[in-house]
Amino acid sequence: MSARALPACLRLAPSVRVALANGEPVVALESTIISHGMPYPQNIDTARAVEAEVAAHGATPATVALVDGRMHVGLGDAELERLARAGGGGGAAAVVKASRRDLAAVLSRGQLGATTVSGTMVAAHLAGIRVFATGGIGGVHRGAERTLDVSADLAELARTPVAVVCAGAKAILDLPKTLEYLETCGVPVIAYRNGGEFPAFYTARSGLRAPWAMDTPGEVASLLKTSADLGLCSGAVVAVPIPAEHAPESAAEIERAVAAAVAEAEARGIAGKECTPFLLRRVSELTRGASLAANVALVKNNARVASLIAGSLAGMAR
Ligand code: PSU
Ligand code: MN
Repeated sequence: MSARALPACLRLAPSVRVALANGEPVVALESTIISHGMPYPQNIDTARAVEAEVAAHGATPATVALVDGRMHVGLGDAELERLARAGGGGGAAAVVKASRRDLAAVLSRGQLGATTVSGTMVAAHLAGIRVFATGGIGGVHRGAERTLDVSADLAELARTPVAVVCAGAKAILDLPKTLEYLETCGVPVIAYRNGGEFPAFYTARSGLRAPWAMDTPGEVASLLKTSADLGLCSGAVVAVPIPAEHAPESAAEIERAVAAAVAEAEARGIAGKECTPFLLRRVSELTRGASLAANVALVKNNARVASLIAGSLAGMAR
C-alpha cells in the first residue's frame, strides 16, 4: 500500500487491511441501501448475502459506515445488524443517510451514519479501494428542471477515482438526463454485457445507449487502470443489467408504480434526501414486493461482477 497517511478516524477492518497490503482484490459496499433502501429483515439478509457473494468470487468485502465517530471500511456482523435495525423503514432517524456533505458532521458528532454512493466512494478512495458494488447510483431526478434535485453521487463520480458497479441509475430517476450529466462531468459509463444499452435498474432495457460497451472483467479493469495511469481523477459507472431470470415479470407494472410514486412524492412535498428512500419504499409497496425482490437480486449480481473486475485489476498490478 502507499505510504500516504490515513486519516485518524478511518478504521480498516483487519481483513480489508491485510487484503489491501497484499494487493488482493477488495470490493467496497455501501450501507444506505441497508438502512434506507430496504425494509428489515430483507436488508440484513441482503447485506450478508452480498458480502458472501464478494467472498465467493475471490474478493474481500468492505462495507462502509460511520460508527461512533469512526469511518469504518469493513464491518462486523454486529455492526451490519445495528445498521439494519436502526434503518429498515421504521426508525430510520436513528441512522443518518450520509453523502459527502454529511461525513464530517456525522463523524464529529459521533452519530450512526450509513454512507450513500458518494459517501462510500470517499471512504473507498481514502482506503485505497478502487471497485465498489451497489444496486443503483443516484442521478438526476424526474422534474429536476424545476427542483434541481441531482444526486451528489454524480458529482462524486466526477471527482473520485472509484468504479461503481451498479444496475444503472435507479428507475425512479430521469435516465436520459442522468447520462447527459455524467457526460458533462467526464465520467465513463460502460454497459456491461448488455449489447451497449444502458440498463434501467429493475429491467435490462432503457432504450438508451451507453457510451461504452464491454463484455469482460478484463476489459473494464484495463479501462480503470488506464484512467488511473492518466491521472484522471474521475470514477466510472459499470452498468450491469439485472439477470433475466430475476427481472420482474412486467416492466410496465414497475413503470406505472414509479410514475405513481413520483406523483405522490410531489403531492406530499417530499424532497431532498428523503426522496429516494420514499420512492423505493412506495414502488415496493405498489408492486407488492416485486421491485424489492429485483433489487435484492441485482445487487448480488453486481457484487459478483465487481469482484471479478477487482480480481482482474489486482492481477494487472502484479
Ligand atoms: N441503490 C439501491 N438502493 C438505495 C441506494 C442505491 O439499490 O437505497 C441509495 C444509494 O446510497 C444512493 C442513494 O447513493 O440511494 C441516492 O440517494 P439520493 O438520490 O438522495 O442522492
Ligand atoms: Mn437528491
